[in-house]
This record gives sequence, structure tokens and C-alpha cells, in this order.
Amino acid sequence: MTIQPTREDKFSFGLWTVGWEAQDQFGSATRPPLDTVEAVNRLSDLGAYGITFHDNDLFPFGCSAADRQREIDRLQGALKATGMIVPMVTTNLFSHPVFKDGGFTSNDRGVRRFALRKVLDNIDLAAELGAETFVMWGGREGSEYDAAKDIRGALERYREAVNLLGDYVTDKGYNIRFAIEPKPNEPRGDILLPTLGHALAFIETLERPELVGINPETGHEQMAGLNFTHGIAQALYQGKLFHIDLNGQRSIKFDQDLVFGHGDLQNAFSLVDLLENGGPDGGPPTTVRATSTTSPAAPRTSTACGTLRPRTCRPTCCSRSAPRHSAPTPRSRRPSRRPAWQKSTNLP
Ligand SMILES: [Mn+2]
Repeated sequence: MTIQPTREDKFSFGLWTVGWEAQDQFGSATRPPLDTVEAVNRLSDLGAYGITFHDNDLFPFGCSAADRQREIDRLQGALKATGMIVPMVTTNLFSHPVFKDGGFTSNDRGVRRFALRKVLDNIDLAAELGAETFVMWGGREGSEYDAAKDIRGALERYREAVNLLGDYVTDKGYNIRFAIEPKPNEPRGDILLPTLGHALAFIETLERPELVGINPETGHEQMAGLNFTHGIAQALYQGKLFHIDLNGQRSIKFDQDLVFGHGDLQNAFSLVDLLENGGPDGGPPTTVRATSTTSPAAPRTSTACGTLRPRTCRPTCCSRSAPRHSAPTPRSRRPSRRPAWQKSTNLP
């Protein structure tokens, strides 16, 4: 057995993890910025197969179209030179002050519409780069005070937004699925869809539930005192493990984003056993190919991982893309009826 990862292991790393400038809430950056091309080259040398990013990891918020394109071109040049891919893309709906009260669920309709536009633009980029998974971490979707937000209304807005995105990728013919990343708190006092169980229940209310799964992160479930391996087993059981973020966390406290295996080592071991072998009793053969398995067995994975990340940033360490399982029979609650992304949202 070798612990040297290869591309066949299908590890990817977030540009925001390897490029983290090592600042926390009480201090300033202690590392220099990391250039995108250098990140791709180094990760390629280390055996990763992919790099993932938020839109604003690659280019600054509000930059010109020319500046945006230049950074995309630089990334594509590095990908071509190394053979690395972009398996997943996600959108930053949390750093800019406009998202202080959320993106999809902000109380301000203009912000909700802006958030959708920002995500749609980034979905186009994801499709252009060949990404098959689009992660949604709703770090600002939530509240500090219970009276600050109508939670049922917010969930309905959330649902409407994800339905619109599902219509969009369907109408465009994109080969993209969505993965909701739960987190219980931080930066908000309480975040909507705080655990993978909440997210799984929410997905069943969508118009295209077959397009939406989850991207659980080790530390986020453990921040809530939950058993991550049990959660992953349930996600597999329901055919919803579309992507996974592996890192470490020591008990119920702020999001530490430690290296995978740090914190609850035994639970990490059980997780790898589950992903590699199907759990204590073994399981169906697994595969690293993204299209071939029809069983609820997991993709192969391994244990190497890790970068520290800022407490308030979007999570992750290293990630794995899960294969496309035969999804459970879609249970659309409502018939799909309109290209909603072409129209305004219904909610005030
Ligand atoms: Mn995290």
C-alpha cells in the first residue's frame, strides 16, 4: 500500500484552501497570496487530479469582464499544461457586504435576484470548464436572532432559487448536478439546512430532486456533535452523496478545518472503511469512474488531506467527487412548468 496519492484517487483541492492566507478573525493575513497557475502546477505535482474554486477565488468581485476572462484563460492554460481538471465549481455568496443577510434567502429581494444572477453566471463558467458538480454552501443563509427572519418564508425562497437553477441547467443542457453543503453555524449564528439530514429533507421538496444531492464536510457535522460516518452512510443509502469534503474537527466548537484524521480519528477510519469497502460487512465493488456504479457503494477515497482554513470561510479540505448513482425515483412535488430562470422570482 502506498500513501502517495495519484490522479486515480481523484483528489481535488479548493483554490481557497491551498490559497488561504492564514488569517483568523483576530488577525491579518500571515501568508502571501497564491497564484492560480502555481496552485494548479503544485497540486498536479502532488498527485491531485482537480482544482475547485469559488468565482471570486479566481477573479475579484466586481472586476471587469476583461479581467475575469484573463484569469479564466490563465486557469485554462494551466489545466491544459498539466492535465488537471475542474470537477466542481461553487459561488461566493458570503464575502461581500451585500450578502450580510444572505443570498438566496436575504430579506432584500434585490439581493436575492443579484445572488441568482451571480450563480447563473458561474454555472455558465462551470459548464464551460466541464465541471459536473456545483456546490451550494449557504453560509449567510440564516440569522442571529429568531425574530430577524421568517424561516418558513426563507426556506420557500431557498426552494424557489434551487428550482430555478435546476430549470436553468436542464434548459441549457448542462451536465451539472448540485450539491448542498450543510453547516450548523458560522458565519451566521444559525444557518439554514444546518445538517445533512436537514438538507436531505429539503431536497425532497424540490421540483427536480434528482438534480440535487449533498456535499457533506466532516467538520461541519462534527460541529453539531453528529456522527459523520453515519451521515455519509445515510447519504449513500439515499443516493445523495454527490461530493464530499474531508477535513478534521475537534468536538463542538468553531469550524477548525483541520487535516482529515485529526480530531476524531476513529470516525475518520470508519468513514474510509465505508467509502472503500462499504462498511464493516464490506460492500459492493467500488469504482473511481464517475458513471459506472449503480450500487450505493461509495467512490474510493483515501486519507491524505488538508489545509487550515479561516473560521468564517467556506469549508473544505480535499474533496472527492462521488459517482453518479442511479438516483431514487424522482418525486417532484409540483410539475415543472416554466423556464423560471428567464422570469422574475415569485416571492416579494
Ligand atoms: Mn469547514
